[in-house]
Order: sequence, then structure tokens, then C-alpha cells
Amino acid sequence: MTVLTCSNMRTISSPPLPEQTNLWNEFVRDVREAVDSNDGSILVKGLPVTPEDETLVALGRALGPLSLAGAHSVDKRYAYNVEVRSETGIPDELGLLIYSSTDWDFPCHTDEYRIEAPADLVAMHCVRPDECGAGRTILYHLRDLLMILTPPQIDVLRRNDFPSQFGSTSIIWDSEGGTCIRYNRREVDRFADLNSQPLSSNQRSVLDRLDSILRDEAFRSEFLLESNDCVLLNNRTILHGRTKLTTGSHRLLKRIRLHAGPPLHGVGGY
Ligand SMILES: O=C(O)CCC(=O)C(=O)O
Ligand SMILES: [Fe+2]
Repeated sequence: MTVLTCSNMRTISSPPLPEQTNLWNEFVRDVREAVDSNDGSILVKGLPVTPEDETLVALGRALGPLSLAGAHSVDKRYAYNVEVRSETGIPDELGLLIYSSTDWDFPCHTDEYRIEAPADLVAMHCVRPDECGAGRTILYHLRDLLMILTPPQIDVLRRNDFPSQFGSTSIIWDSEGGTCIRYNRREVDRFADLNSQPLSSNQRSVLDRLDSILRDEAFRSEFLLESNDCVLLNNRTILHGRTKLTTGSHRLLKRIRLHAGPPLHGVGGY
């Protein structure tokens, strides 16, 4: 197993198999340490892809309790298939388009914005990359956002008055473990409609500014996931997205989400 830092991203190559108990436990510790550090992410190269996702699920289970709720209802398994499902994508149970089922670019977001206690760890394991090398993974660190946003903009995002499925929420907040973010612009707008809780013009302009920062290539890291690559992220400090796929792409990722035990820290809490 090699641990190295390449293009700003901590990487582990040739991880052990779960049967190699001592090496596996050391690997799990390294992964946990990386996602709970200032890096907030790690790329594991050469994690075997198997038909039942055993290795990914074993890694997830070693990091915290995996629940089926982490997978979308169309796939009652621990690992959810992220793939293009039709030309215009498919809707979820609320009728909201599942963006990952389209070949469109997917702006930076955190997963599970809409629910009260989002998973703090997200892993995406690449089974098959896009055939033309499209669909680059984008990561954006909350630490960089906090440096670019102005204090009054951050104050707006800290207010507990953004719409979600469970009521109002803050987008940025401080916990005992540091500063955290939850954000998905499409879901904010969707629940503003569904809850009849329109955004104020001030909120809208701060979110527009946030979106334009997230689109700026200066601070984000971008890389292509190859077969058997698995990226693991702290969903409280790292926003993720992907660039557009080739039309009709056969790219396939397996995604798991979980509540790490103990919970991951926010910025400044490591
Ligand atoms: O397709 C990707 O690379 C990202 C998918 C994603 O962010 C998601 O399913 O939440
Ligand atoms: Fe996501």
C-alpha cells in the first residue's frame, strides 16, 4: 500500500483486501484519518470492483453504520448506481430530477442537503469511466469558500432560514467539531417552492454568488476517476460535483453514504 499526495489529493494505491485483517484495519484507519483531516478527501486507487460491491461495502461498514436509506429507493442496496438513466434523467419520490441520472454537468453540492442529519461521509467507486474521458470529478473545500465569501455573506448563510424537506436550516454552521456546510442549490430552490418559503432577494444574491464561486476553477480540484478508483469525502467540508458526460455515456459509479463513527469534524475542528 502506498500513501502519496498527488495533484493536491492524498492517494492510496493497491489497498489490501478485507481478508488481510491487520493491513485492512490499517488501511481503514488511514482512510478515516484522511477524510477527517484538513484534506477532507482521499483517493483510493485499485479498490476491486465486484458484482455485489463487497469491498466498497466492507470499507463503508468499517467506517460507520451503512444504511439502506443511503441508497435511492429504486435500488434497495447499500451501494447506489450513479449512471445516466435516460436522455432527460429520472425523478425521485418527490418528483425532483435525480441530477446524477442525466449526462449534464452537476454543480458542486453536498449530499442529502434536504434531510435533517445528512451523512457525513460519501464514497464514490468507479466501475466504468465515461468512454470519452468526460465526467471529471470536482471537489471544492469549505475552507476556501470561507476565505472568498465576505463576512456579511457568511452571516446570511449561517441564518437558520433556508428551506429544506424538514423545515428551515442553515447552510453554514458551527458545531463542536468545527464549521460545516450543507448545500444543494436545486434543492434549496425546490423546497422554497414546495414549502411556499420564497428566498429573500438578499438570500438569492448570496446563493448566486456562492454558485459563481463554486464554478470558478481557481480553487476547485478536478480529476478523472478511473476504473477501481474510489474517492471518499467529508460531506461536511467538501462540496463535490462533476463536469458534463458524453451523450449516452455508460459511466458507472457506485456510491455509498454513511454516518462515520465517531462523526467527522468540520473546518477548524480536526
Ligand atoms: O456523477 C458524479 O460524479 C457525482 C454524482 C453525485 O454527486 C451524486 O450522485 O450525488
Ligand atoms: Fe453528490
